[in-house]
Amino acid sequence: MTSLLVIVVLVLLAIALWQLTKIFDLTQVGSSSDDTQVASDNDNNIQGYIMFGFLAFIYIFTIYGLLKWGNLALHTPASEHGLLVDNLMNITWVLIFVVQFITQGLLYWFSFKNRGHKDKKALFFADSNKLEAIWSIIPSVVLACLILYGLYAWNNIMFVDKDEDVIEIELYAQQFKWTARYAGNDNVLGKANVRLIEGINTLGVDMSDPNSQDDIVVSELHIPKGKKVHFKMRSQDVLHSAYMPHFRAQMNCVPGMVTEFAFIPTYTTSEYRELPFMVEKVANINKLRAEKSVELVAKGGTALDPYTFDYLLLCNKICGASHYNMQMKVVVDTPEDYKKWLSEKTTLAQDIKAAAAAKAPAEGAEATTDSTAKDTVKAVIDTVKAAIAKVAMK
Ligand SMILES: [Cu+2]
Repeated sequence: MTSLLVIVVLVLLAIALWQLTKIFDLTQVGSSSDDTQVASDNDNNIQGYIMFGFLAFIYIFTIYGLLKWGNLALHTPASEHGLLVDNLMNITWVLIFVVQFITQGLLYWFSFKNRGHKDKKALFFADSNKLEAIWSIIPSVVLACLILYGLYAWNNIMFVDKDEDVIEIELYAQQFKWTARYAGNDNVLGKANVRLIEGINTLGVDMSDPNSQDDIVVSELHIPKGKKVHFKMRSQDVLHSAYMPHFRAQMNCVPGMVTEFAFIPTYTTSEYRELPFMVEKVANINKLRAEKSVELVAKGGTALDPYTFDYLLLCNKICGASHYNMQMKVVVDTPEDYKKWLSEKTTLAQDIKAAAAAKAPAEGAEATTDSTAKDTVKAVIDTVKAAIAKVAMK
């Protein structure tokens, strides 16, 4: 609200200033000898230098931005293909940077060099085949190379060999949470359909499918280091996007279809926490949190918890009001820890059975409570009736 008011005030000030200059201009009518409205050589010189000033601003701000905020970009990738993605990204950035540096400079230099001058006449220049060829062929070749390299990277990343030993995991998106389903010992995910959602079977897993019997449903994702994990994504309601920035992985989750993505994690969570850049980043975040905590405590609030790094699965499509909070913790374990963690989990079939067993006695108990309540009401009514009869007899 405050910023809106500030903007309104600035706009009004600008309008006031504009009106004032108009009044000033009106007062000057007739007093100046040069009111031809045609730019003089002096005007052209000034405009030329101002343009150079703007060019300097673009260059300086770009370099300043890179130095100041460059460290906010994602650092070391935590997946095998991440190096390829980063490489592609870096090549693209360098190309854009170099080309923009040169072309902006040339643009402003030529504008300045050929600025208006009393004795200069514009040169009529129809075309130059040589120039046309240069500025068509060079960008075409560069772009073609970039696209070919991009296609090579894409095919490399998206290709999953059918015979490869991969871990099958389903990522299920819904407003506003993620759930993961492991394929179990058979490594085949059972069929699922939203129409089959019932009770604790929130993913609509088809329990009549033999492949579903050993499926495991969890709310925290664990994956082993050095093993290819093949994710199959589904969505219950709207478009979501499974985004795991540290692994350079992103794939849309589309209602009514299964999308997929596979990668090999290369750092366990604890290894990634130990990387020097991460140690520095976490220390910086905690320093800011400590400062904020002092402020909060002074106002009577509670201090902030210190931050520890965790990989995250985020939603990267604006899918509704709580979209910003749609995330799941991802833990990369050593293969041994992963096996141990998974072996401690119960299967969905067991969970459903346990829930049904828990429900049966509860229903019985409900019936008992019900009859006890009825008895109590009856006793109260009887007492009241007896009291009324007593009063009546008196
Ligand atoms: Cu979402």
